[in-house]
Amino acid sequence: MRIDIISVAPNLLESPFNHSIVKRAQEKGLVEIILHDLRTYGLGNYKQIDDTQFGGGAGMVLMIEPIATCIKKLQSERIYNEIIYMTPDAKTLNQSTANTLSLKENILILTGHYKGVDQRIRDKFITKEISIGDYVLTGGELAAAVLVDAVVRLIPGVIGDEQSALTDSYQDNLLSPPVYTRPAEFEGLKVPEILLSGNFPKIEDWRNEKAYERTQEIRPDLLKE
Ligand code: 6GU
Repeated sequence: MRIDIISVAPNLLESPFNHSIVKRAQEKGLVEIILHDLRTYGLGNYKQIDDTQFGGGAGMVLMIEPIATCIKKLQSERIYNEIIYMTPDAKTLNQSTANTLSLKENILILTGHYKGVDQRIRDKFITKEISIGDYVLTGGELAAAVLVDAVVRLIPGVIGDEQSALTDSYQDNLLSPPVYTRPAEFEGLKVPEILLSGNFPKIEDWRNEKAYERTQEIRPDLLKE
């Protein structure tokens, strides 16, 4: 998979992609992540990328030309399965979206800043808009890092233990059951007996039950989906 990201602050994205699992995925050749600095495509000597909004109002808007130039250049090199705009005024990212995206070949992500991008960019180029939750960040970069992390770990071969990605919280709209490791007792706090029993079908039942209980208590909305 190839992921291109257009950003006004590409530096913000370097660290999240240069550590741990996402880094290893790149080293193994399972994903290629390429950052594009929007400023490079800015207009004039000052490399202008934003301007005040028509109709008045506070905040700058990212202009159409630099973004269009960058997207068109990338599109001339390959076909993108999705061109995603990260914005708080969109549907919230969930596991199902991450699963779907993990099967794509080429994804282009545009991250907004300030008041966002000229609406015509969204109308003309964007195929999918994604928010990561009901709060506002200063820019879409951290949101893009979240999206890429959620997607990359699902690419086959990225996580050693394939089973692990499948039994995650949310994979079937259930939160994860509690987990324990040694010691079996700490200051009187005991690990549930069943987990020490070696009876794996029973353990599986127990985990499902706990996952359901936890979901019912914390995120009952997931059970209605
Ligand atoms: Cl994608 N961008 C920004 N700026 N804020 C957000 C977001 C995205 N998702 C949640 N809040």
